Amino acid sequence: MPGAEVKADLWFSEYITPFDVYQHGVRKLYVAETTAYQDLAIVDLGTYGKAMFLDGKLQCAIGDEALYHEPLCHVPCLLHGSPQRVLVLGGGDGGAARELLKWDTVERVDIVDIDDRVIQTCREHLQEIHRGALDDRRVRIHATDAWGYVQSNGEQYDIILSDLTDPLEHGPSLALFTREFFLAVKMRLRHGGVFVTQAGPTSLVESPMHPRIVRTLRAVFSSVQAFQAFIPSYGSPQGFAVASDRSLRVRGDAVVEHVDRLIAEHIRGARLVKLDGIMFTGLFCLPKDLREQIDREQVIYSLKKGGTAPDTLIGT
Ligand code: TER
Repeated sequence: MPGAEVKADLWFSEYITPFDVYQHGVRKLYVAETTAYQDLAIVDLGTYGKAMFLDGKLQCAIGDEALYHEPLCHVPCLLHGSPQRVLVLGGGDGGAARELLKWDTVERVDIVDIDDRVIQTCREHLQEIHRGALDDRRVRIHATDAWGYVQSNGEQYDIILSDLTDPLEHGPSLALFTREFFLAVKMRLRHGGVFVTQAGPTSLVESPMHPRIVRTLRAVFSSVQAFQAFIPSYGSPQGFAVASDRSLRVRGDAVVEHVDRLIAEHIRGARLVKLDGIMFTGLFCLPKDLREQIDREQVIYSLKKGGTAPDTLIGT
């Protein structure tokens, strides 16, 4: 009926905190299954289009995923300048690979995602996100666990990118945000290589996760810079962090010009929707209280001695 208002009558409830729920209105349910590792759902959200949820948490929606994948992928590549080999941890939806392949310097992207069902389901249902990247000749997919891959594989990378689920304390991915894991990652970086990770929500009323991840990185790398982006479908600002043993310069007019020049030189055939030199430097302008909280934070994530279960250690 022309002019009729369409409203959702099916809702996907996502707990942002134990006391706050984001009700996502659903137009269509494509997939809802429990894989060997997690609950997987692909739905069409009325506002943001097709989206993937893992264990009830929104991972990406086609309406605003560029706000997540562009910073996650291009910030480390721009800081490196000429990335050739990239390792993606997680990222089974292919959105990160799609962005990385825009670089004319990138020769190879290894995706390590433990859950083959996520990869296959996204390949089939989220074409709008991977846009063929999962089947690109430069991409190799390894359906295995990131710990094992990073420890046993001798490859060296220019960029290692962690596109994992949130490291909920006592949750399954926390081990991949520990000092021990970051040390193992550092061993796989080439000289001048850059590590980037999604680093939890930056809303301080939600969780201390972001300051703790940044402090854990600072225990391993000599240069660490935190940044954030607002991805509306997430309901909270999203934190990220880049880390390297090269000095990471992220502010100032010279950086704006440098970033615009690199984009013009290396991302010629493909378009970036959100990121340019101005946005790049803006990502690193964190609010004062968040910067202070990071500086004050004393907890770093570490494994219990001799174990594989994550625990927290006070101080470094
Ligand atoms: N390639 C996309 C995978 C994204 N993984 C990281 C998800 C970040 N957390 C999002 C939480 C949403 C909370 N509402």
